[in-house]
Amino acid sequence: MKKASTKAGFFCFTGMTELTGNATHIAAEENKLIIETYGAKAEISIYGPEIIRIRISKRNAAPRESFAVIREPAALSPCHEEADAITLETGALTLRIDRFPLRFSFFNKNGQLLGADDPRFGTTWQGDRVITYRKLFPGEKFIGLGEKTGNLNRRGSNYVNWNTDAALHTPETDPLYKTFPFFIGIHDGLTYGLFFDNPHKSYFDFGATTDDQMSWFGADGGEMNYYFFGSASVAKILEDYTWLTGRMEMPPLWSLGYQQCRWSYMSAAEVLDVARKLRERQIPADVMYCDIDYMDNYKIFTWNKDTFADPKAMIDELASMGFKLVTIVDPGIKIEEGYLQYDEGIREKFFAAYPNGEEYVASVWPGRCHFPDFYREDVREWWGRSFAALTDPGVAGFWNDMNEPAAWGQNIPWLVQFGKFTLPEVRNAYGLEMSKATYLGTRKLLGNKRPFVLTRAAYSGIQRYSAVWTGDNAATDEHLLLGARLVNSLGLTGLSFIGVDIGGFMGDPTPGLMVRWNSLGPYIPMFRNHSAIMSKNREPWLWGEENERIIRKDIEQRYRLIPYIYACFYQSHTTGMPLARTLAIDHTHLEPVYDPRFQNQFLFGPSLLVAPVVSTVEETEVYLPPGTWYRLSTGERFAGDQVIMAAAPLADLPVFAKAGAIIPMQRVIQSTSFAGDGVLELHVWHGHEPSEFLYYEDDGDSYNYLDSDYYRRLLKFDPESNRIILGQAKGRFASRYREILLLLHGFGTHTPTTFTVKNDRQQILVTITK
Ligand code: MIG
Repeated sequence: MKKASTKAGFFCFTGMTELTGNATHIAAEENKLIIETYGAKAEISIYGPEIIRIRISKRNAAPRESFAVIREPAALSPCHEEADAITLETGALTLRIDRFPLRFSFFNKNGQLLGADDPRFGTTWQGDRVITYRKLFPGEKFIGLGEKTGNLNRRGSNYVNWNTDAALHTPETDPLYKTFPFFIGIHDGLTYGLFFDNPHKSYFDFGATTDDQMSWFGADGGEMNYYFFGSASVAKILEDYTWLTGRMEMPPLWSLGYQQCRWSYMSAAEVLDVARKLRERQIPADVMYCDIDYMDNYKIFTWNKDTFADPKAMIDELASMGFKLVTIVDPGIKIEEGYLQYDEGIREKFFAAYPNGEEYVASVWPGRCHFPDFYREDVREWWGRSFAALTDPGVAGFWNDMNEPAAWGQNIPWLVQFGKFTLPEVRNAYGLEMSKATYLGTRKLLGNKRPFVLTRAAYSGIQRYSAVWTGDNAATDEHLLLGARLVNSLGLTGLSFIGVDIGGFMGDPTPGLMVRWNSLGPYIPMFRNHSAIMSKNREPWLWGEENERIIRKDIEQRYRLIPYIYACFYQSHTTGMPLARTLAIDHTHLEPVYDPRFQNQFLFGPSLLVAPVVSTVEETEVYLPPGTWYRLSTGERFAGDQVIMAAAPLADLPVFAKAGAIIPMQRVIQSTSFAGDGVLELHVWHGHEPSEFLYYEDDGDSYNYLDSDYYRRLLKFDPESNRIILGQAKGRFASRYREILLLLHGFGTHTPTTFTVKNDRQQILVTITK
């Protein structure tokens, strides 16, 4: 189709606001539909039947490379031209493009309107600011945007994306450290997603203005560039979004264990002492951390020669106890001649600079610093190679901090150049580009081993390279609840491996809060205890004997669940489904899910419902979605679709297994690197609907799984035949479990509750006789 419109368009001026105006010319070029208005140009492309991209720029602006998107558009769908509109059918969606003026509306196959421009305004510019005004549906809910404070349902709130070192943030602060300009709209039993791929400072208003007809989003600069997702469920929208922006790799198994951190363990002796105490006290743990004080004067890629005189010896000793070491890196490179990274960076011009070529300088921990220009591939490669100073002695994980980027109290001047850009255009992607450099570099250095990368700042797509944590929270009950919401919301943006500082980073928790937060720990995808300098140490034995016992039991619960957790991460790897799932994923259209009393609840994997509770109460209301639920600790059965009052003593966080749940567990081990007893426990909770779970296992630390070196089998429960079916194992990997112990819950008093079967690769049918 190549047709010029005859109707004259005009550029609308309304005061200082430029509206997009009428479509004057429409043509299909390769896989794009190009629409011109007087002052702007729109390009429509199709990425899949349920993914449509709209890009509107001021005329002739060159397209930007995306930091997030890893896919190319498909062929353009058939267009149908009417007098005032063009429609484009993808098979699953219909995009209606009104021409006078230019407006976009998205419909599903049944002709239901999913989302549309506000018919009055559509896309507009005010100077360089670009905003799209959208129709707000009565009762429309919004979820997403990742690391944002506030309610699960973001209706009535507005947000800014501008990656910030939010050191003293509260449960209201915005912005925090990360940018994910992706949200999901919910109305009339329908769902849609919208990803605004623009790294400039951006704004989202979910009906927060008094005008109740519009929601809007936009940015300080760049183009209107969004992907509309029209799938009929949140889960499928997440699958589509992570198809577009990538999915996580399998994490190293050890990183799923308990992680002990502190700002800072000040010497090798202290690191080893804490590790030894964990073993002596039989508190399972896999990871020790070194925060900034391991370095020589905070110079990245160095070790303090006095306090960490022999890093290899320390790491070997840790390894002999079953521990891995993670060390922190910041972007700021100290200005000091004779310091390798400084000399190389200056020589090669690897640092961000002013337009006159002078390197930008700011103060951080090392004093005056320069900042690597991670937007350049040669800089990323150099940064990646530099990790040899850490990988040579045996560091296994790399913690990227301060990469908003942070500098003491300073706004980075806007004219500082990063790659082909200036700061305001790409600040939000600095953490992503640093993490990418860290990941690619350490992956190369570690050969076939999986690096563990952790980052504070991020942009969409970060899941391809790194785990994240939510930064400097505080030791309060409000932060415990906020942390659950942040994790759940980050799960709606393609991330799964997410942590919060257990116990709270700033301030001192009461013993009760420390215990409560640790009881949530098993159900936080990354389980890390961390705390700030000057605050009380947080190691599990510092809270009294009885509390230590409870914390140990909670950490043991984490280790028991690792087979389940690992298999759930496989799901994140293959479909983008997060490990911690807000109830809004499975129960999108049920009102109580968004009730502030229940909005912190989540499903951990497909079948465990977790209700976070503050430390100051001993019982709590829990919303159980439809179905039947079993309290994990007592086996008590509850009908769903109701609110129950659940006992919540500090020693027993309310956690419920869904009827039909199939949960693989193992016996407690002190580290994932220790051989267990070879028994896989398979817990099944009776239900009246057929259920299944995809079991997955691999060597836990190499990339061989990408070449079928895994052990995967579909586990099913069929209530009609009362059978448990362990499907035939796929892949080359031999399971670490010799036998499977079936443990049946809720199957009635007369049935035996356990069976043992040999874990070979053949299909196994177990019929449960009454
Ligand atoms: O200016 O490295 O969020 O986890 O312990 C503070 C010291 C710098 C901030 C991180 C925190 C870390 C701390 N860092």
